[in-house]
Amino acid sequence: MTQTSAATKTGTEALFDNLIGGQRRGSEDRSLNRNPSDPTDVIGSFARADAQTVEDAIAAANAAAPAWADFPAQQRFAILDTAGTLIAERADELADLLAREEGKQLGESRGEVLRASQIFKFFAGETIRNTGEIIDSVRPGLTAEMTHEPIGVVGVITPWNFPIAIPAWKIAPALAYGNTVVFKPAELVPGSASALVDILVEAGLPDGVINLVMGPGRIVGEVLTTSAGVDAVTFTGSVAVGRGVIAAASEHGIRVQCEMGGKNPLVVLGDADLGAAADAAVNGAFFSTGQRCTASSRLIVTDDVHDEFVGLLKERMAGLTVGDARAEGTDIGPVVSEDQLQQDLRYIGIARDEGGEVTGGNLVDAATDGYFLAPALVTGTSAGDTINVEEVFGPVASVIRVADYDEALAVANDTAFGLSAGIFTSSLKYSTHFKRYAQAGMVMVNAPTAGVDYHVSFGGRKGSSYGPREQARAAREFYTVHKTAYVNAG
Ligand code: UN1
Repeated sequence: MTQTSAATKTGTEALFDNLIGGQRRGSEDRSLNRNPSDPTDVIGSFARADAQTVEDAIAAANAAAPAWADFPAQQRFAILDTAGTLIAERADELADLLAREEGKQLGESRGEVLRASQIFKFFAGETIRNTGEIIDSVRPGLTAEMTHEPIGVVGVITPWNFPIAIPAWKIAPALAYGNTVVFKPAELVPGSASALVDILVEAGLPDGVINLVMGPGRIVGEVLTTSAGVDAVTFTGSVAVGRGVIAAASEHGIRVQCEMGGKNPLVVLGDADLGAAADAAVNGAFFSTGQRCTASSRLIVTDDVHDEFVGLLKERMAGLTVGDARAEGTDIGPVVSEDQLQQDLRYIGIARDEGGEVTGGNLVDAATDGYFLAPALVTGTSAGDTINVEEVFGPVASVIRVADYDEALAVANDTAFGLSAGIFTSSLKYSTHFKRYAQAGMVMVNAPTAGVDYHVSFGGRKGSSYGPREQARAAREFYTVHKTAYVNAG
């Protein structure tokens, strides 16, 4: 056991084991996962994989790859569609586990689970919509056929903040386009990962098509990004880890896709519906405890409405209830872990030291020792302050006062990240200009920076993302290889 800090309330923890070629595999080396709303509540223990276990998972995925690549499309469709159905049928149970394990407010957890169901349904459809192109060659008698084939074995490395939806949006397209998977979830959320894998097995995936290997992240990640048996690796997580994934995978000729966070601006102009803007800011900055790479962490507000907007924000913040993720009436659940809480508090301290004025950001008293942090708003900040440069990944947002739209746009783009950027305005001129010139993969007009659809492409620019986009038909670019066939029918 590696986590023994808090007392243990229950002796009935679940056992989450790895899955290799259809066989569950335990380990002497186990780690506990706990409820961040009440760390004395142990959910279970998970088997930590060693390098050999990861190699075995990769071998199993390779063994299963040829048959899965040739699996009849209708049957592949049926398995993914059934997985989507099972996820929806068990939405309450899965949402409860997610909320207990990760601390996401129960209603949001349920939304995430349903999103995962929809993702599987969407990609079930992709199995039978994977069209190619055919064109006459410029040489008489020849035609050229362009098709998409499976790339092979995909390593899927996912974060803790969307324990069901992010694995779904990587695993579903990987499987739909005919690949086999080795899945490494974040160590804080082994229960959600295991539940998802169990459903895929129950839906009828053949042995070895999905394999599960749980932390330690460094060992599993290192094998997945360097093994000759892995063809592609997809990662969502921090910039620091993502850069390592890109370097290792590139060096070993493994196709790589990374999604690494944001410092997303939400611009509010004087002609905006300020009430709607404040609602979107609260949603984008603080819902899911601010633990979203799409979070609205920089609120860029023009001088003419700055004070009124900040007043509306504070009013709304005062009405938010922070508490147990599964309790009735909770708006904001706990921070995911003690480490993350310390990181959030450290950034709040830095913001204060650099001259920001902090509203909220205090620890919240509760019946349990959960990691409860009141949402924090830092006003009076400048674009270059640490709080506006580094991703916090918690319920912390800052306000930057600007003179006008031009300055707002310049500040919005003055970041190493480029995932999502939002603007609130009633002006067609400014919204159209912002849509074109915001340096972000996704632009939101009069809508929160967070919260994305499953059937449209997702991804960022600059330091936020690397490689092709995720979700929707766009996902095919990463999960397949192009084949061009020249055919002379004779
Ligand atoms: C959303 O905003 O709905 O890790 C999804 C994240 C993103 C997903 C955001 N990859 O927060």
